[in-house]
Amino acid sequence: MNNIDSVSHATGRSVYLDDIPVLKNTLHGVVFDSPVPHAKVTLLDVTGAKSLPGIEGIFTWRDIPGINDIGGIVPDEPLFASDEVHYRGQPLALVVAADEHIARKALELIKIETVELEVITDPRKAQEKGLLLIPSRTFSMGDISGAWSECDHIFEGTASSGGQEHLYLETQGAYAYPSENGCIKIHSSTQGPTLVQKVTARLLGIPMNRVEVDVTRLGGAFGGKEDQATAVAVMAALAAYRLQRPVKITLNRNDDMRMTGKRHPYTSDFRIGLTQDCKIIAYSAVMYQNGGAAADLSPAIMERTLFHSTNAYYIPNTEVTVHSCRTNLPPNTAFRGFGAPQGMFVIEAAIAKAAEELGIPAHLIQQANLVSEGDEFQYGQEAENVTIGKCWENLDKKFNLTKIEKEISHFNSKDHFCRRGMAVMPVCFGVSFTNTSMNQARALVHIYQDGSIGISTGAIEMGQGVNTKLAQVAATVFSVGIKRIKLESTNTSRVANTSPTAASSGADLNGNALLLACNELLVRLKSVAALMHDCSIEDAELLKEKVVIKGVATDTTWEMLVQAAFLKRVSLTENSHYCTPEIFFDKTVEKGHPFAYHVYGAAAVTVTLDCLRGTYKIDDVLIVHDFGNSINLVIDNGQIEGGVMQGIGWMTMEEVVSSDEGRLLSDTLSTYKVPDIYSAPSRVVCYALETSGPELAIFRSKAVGEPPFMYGIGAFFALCNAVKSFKPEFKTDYDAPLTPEKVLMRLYNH
Ligand code: LUZ
Ligand code: MOS
Repeated sequence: MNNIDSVSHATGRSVYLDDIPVLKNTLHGVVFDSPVPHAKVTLLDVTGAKSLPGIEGIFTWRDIPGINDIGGIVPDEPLFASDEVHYRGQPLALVVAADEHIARKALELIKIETVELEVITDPRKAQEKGLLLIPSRTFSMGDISGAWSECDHIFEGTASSGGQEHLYLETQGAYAYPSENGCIKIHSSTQGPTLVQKVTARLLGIPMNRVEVDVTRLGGAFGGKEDQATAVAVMAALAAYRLQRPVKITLNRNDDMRMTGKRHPYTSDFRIGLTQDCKIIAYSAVMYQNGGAAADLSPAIMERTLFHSTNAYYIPNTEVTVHSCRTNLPPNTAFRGFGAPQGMFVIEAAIAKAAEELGIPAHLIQQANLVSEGDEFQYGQEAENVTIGKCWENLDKKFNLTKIEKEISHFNSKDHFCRRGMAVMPVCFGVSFTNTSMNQARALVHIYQDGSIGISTGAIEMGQGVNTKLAQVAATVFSVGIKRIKLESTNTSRVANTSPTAASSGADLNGNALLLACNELLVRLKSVAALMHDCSIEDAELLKEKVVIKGVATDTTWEMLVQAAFLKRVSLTENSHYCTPEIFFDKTVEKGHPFAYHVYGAAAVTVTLDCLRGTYKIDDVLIVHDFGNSINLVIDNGQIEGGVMQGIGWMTMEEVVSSDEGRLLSDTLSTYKVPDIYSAPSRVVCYALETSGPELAIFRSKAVGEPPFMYGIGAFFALCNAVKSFKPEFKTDYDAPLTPEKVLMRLYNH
């Protein structure tokens, strides 16, 4: 079963936002954004710009009929800044013209005067000054203060990880146009159509039923369009509403990179305590999340950092605090992993530090502390169906880690200027939105008279293949060919109140909703089949497009059955609702059962480092991953490969650099390096662990979007090991990304 979009993607016929044919009189918008990082705005004069021929309108906060706020969790973010700006790139106005070039000319005629205020970009400084986006939170378990005295070894250190540009191929964009009775329709490149609908309604001061949001597919998102697609969509809607004309906005790459938020950089202090036999019995950390100028999704991301701060390890005594720090940078946002990679990097650094000090390989400590069945996570949930031990064992069995280590040390003893290194990265990732109420979905299924099937859900297809998985669900229930099924666009008028497609849970939530609807329709069709064949409903089934009675195929085809149902006036439409059972979380004590299940896996990463130049090659990424009972290994392996690559990029080469004055220096693809085919590992091999899979996963096929990202963390520690082999006295500083430039400095400057 390949991706149902393969052919249209390969032939260029897939429809993205920019492929939608525009209506007559469509206007184009460009954003005027703050040239300074933090200031009082004393003057914003658009009159000169407005008088430029071809300019149809310029909109600022004054033109907003409703509430000037786009905050998803905390109401702290205006669509257009009014009297104060908080980051370079913050929108101040939208210029609308017949074409983009005229609109861009007008940007230069907008006059702005400001009085600059103190600029803070360092999260630790922000925390010192009490600049927090939300109150800090702590997760703890056991008796941390008592535990330190039980430890034979205690190590401390600091670990920092950088930001990351999403670099979705399709930049942020939206196309909005008025329809009758004061309604507005928006095509948006968003992961969260309901959020766009809700914020548009709030900002325009109209009810949600007047706003229709429609999404066919996105050209990538990675979390960057969970929250931050909203601003662009709402701007287009505002202009379309005020002018009563169609308005389109597509950010160009530079504007997108400059104005939108990225993965949160974190800097953390850790302390880890072990017994003589390498058991970690105490771990504490204080983490500073660089949130940028508004909360955006930072509170939820902070939460996932806390949930995953001990990764795949059972540590009986822990205490982890995260400060969400307010800085004068664009608000940072969701990015694949959603705070988990940042949290996991710190515990991995702590383990690497302990290994370095004890003079043993880190994987000995890692393996000795893997979570096992029945262990309690620090958030109160008991570990069930734990497969991390099996993943690790199988990794060793399939690839022989000892042999790899031997080969590497042999290689390292021979070559003068090349060094190899290996690291293992286990992963444990909880599946469900950490905010319990978001774990719900709906599906609307029509079976048409000719036997074809139309499916609407809240899921957004962003290249991850969710539509293919949903088509498989319906095809399996009805036992019909996949060609009979069409996935409709995601539309707020057909499926309402949707959660964003995020948290790796798009296929689980929407697939389970779809499953309920299909099963309901199946019962109806079976009862029609029973009537036609004069038997009881239990004797009727559908198999390969045929009605089968008591195990014997009849001449009644799927099409005939659907026809018969229609003529008997049986409803061929079903709408269903699914919400994940069993999950809850109590924030007052920070305990509960937040996740439907966990995804487990382990990867061994090997690298070869050129110690003359500081350049390196990622050789192998060897993985054993628990997919559960995968319904589509082709798609799932695609997620593994993409996730690994993106994780390696974050850890080794993608460096978001801002000046102290809050100017993004890596704002183009010539200054921001993303992995390309040349930096791909020589081999990515992924074995699927054979398991039956959890009941709450769709058809027991586990969520797969985010977990493999974190395998990339192994590349960082493999590189550290290669550096150490060349320079044994080297004390690792856990400062990611470990770019070739940084490697070179660590090889010779220390
Ligand atoms: N988005 C969200 C997410 O709103 N809540 C989550 O828990 C989450 N987890 C991963 C990725 N996106
Ligand atoms: Mo996400 S980081 O939008 O699952």
